[in-house]
Amino acid sequence: MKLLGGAYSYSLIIKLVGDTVMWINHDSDMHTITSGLGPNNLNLGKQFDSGFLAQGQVFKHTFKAAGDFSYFCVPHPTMLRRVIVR
Ligand SMILES: [Cu+2]
Repeated sequence: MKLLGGAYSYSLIIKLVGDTVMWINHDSDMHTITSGLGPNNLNLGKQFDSGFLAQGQVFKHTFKAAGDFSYFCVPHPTMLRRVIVR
């Protein structure tokens, strides 16, 4: 998945257990791929957290269990998206 112009390219990703999702930051701003619903969510980053990605940096996460995984960008929490794993 790409990050373009400060927004994630896809609002929803659907994958199978064992699949890997790859995010690439194509934006000049720093972004993160952080699991959870936002900065005040207790589950922040528990499932996965890319840390800050500069332009051109890649983050990959393999989903080993089925579920509904929300993620957001720490400096831009309105960038809130989901991965559904079946
Ligand atoms: Cu961001």
